[in-house]
Amino acid sequence: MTRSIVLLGGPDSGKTNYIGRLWRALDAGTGALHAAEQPKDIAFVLEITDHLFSGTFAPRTEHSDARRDFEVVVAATKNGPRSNVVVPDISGELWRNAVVDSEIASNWMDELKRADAAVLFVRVGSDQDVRPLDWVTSRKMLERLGQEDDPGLPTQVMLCELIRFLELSLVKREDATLPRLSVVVAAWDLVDAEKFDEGPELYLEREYPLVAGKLADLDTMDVRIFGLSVVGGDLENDPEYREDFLEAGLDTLGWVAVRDGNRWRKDPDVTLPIAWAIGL
Ligand SMILES: Nc1nc2c(ncn2[C@@H]2O[C@H](COP(=O)(O)OP(=O)(O)OP(=O)(O)O)[C@@H](O)[C@H]2O)c(=O)[nH]1
Ligand SMILES: [Mg+2]
Repeated sequence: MTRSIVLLGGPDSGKTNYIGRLWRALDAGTGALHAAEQPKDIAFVLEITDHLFSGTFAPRTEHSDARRDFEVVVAATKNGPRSNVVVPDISGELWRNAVVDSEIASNWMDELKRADAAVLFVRVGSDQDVRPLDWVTSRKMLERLGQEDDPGLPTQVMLCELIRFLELSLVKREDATLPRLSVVVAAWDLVDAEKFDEGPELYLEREYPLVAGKLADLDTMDVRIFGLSVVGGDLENDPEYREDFLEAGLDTLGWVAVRDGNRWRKDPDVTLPIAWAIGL
């Protein structure tokens, strides 16, 4: 069975680095999902993992880059049902432009229409994050979308529009349940212990109230929110962590923050946002 899962989010939101880390986890087979077959063309994914292995994050995706798809057959158990997961790595700039122009290029629209699951990325601490004056202003901007090209499109307006694209395009799952949306708050290693304990849901409510409201109101998709750290720490600004990371190796670090009753805990299985989204 072929199904595709779309990975989307604005510029600098952590999509590309996640794909690299995800591949290592699928290949190692230590998480909820494993790669059931060797994928055909993963040159670009290996480039990402090369960066991570050397202790640096992979660079942002050029928006002129040809579309790159990471296509992999996954399964939860050795002889269990398989799903072909197609994860396109599209630059956030292109998603952003799609919102500004109120138009998605037809080839990704096709991709969205084939998908019954999506993973939406938001990132802590990005300098690409555009803050509105207040959320009334954002709402007005949301109403005006498509009427002008506004370079200062607030991040939360863009995210609301991306969610709307998903609502319009994702298809019902084969078992007739709602399409699933994993919301991933990336670079979750950057928040302090208190914020960690409060969880990524509360973080969204505070930082992007419009998005949190929209997610809470959705009756067209099932939503779950995760925190993510691709390598478990900040390779860029924390030289000590980088040393530890280089010593420990890529495959033992990185985690997903998941809700466990009323607390949040780190789970080393970075496949979880995908596993939940495809319903395995
Ligand atoms: N601390 C920390 N920083 C991260 C993590 N993931 C990503 N980053 C930072 O986020 C930046 C952007 O990550 P990318 O994976 O390139 O983001 P992207 O969504 O692919 O960006 P575009 O290609 O522009 O759409 C990286 O260069 C890192 O600085 C993480 O888990 N922890
Ligand atoms: Mg990228």
